[in-house]
Amino acid sequence: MKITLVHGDLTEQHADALVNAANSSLLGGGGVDGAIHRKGGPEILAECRRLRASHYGRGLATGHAVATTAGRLHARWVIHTVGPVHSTEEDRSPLLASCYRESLRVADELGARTVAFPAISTGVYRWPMDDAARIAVEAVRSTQTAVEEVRFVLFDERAYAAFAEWVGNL
Ligand code: AR6
Repeated sequence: MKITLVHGDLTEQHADALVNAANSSLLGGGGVDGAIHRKGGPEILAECRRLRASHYGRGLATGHAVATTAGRLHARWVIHTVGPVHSTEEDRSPLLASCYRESLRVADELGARTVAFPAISTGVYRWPMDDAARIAVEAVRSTQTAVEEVRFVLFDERAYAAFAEWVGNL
């Protein structure tokens, strides 16, 4: 599996699956989540509502992942995962690593070969970028998967630089 880095907008990417930094409700929010639902159209939310009405009555737990259609995005699927809110009192890094591993597990179930990720938890959930980049790259590198390309799509220079450093160092 190769890791690639892109400076840009996740919702403009062409890939088999795009990963959404969602919240447990699966019903939308700000950041990447808001952009995915805006550009992807109402089909994604409709499928999220069906998931809530069936297997995910209590929502999606932190560190887990589930797929829906990608609506009008240039992808076949959106894989929704819920990152942890950063805490200075508790080490939640296993949950952040789990988001990447579980997303790749779901991608394997779907047969996705190219998967684009945002920097999960580094926005509204306040995870420090450098640490989040290390966890993301380590998690992806240590996961057995049939996915051929993992693309990290970084919204700004700082995020790109942090990921580039860890991709080079690990
Ligand atoms: N493409 C790529 N990266 C983006 C984009 C984009 N279009 N938009 C923002 N980012 P966030 P979280 C970057 O807040 O921290 C939502 O309300 C952003 O700069 O989207 O996991 C959900 O509903 C940051 O580096 O996700 C949840 O409630 C990174 O993506 C909550 O936010 C993640 O920022 C999840 O918070």
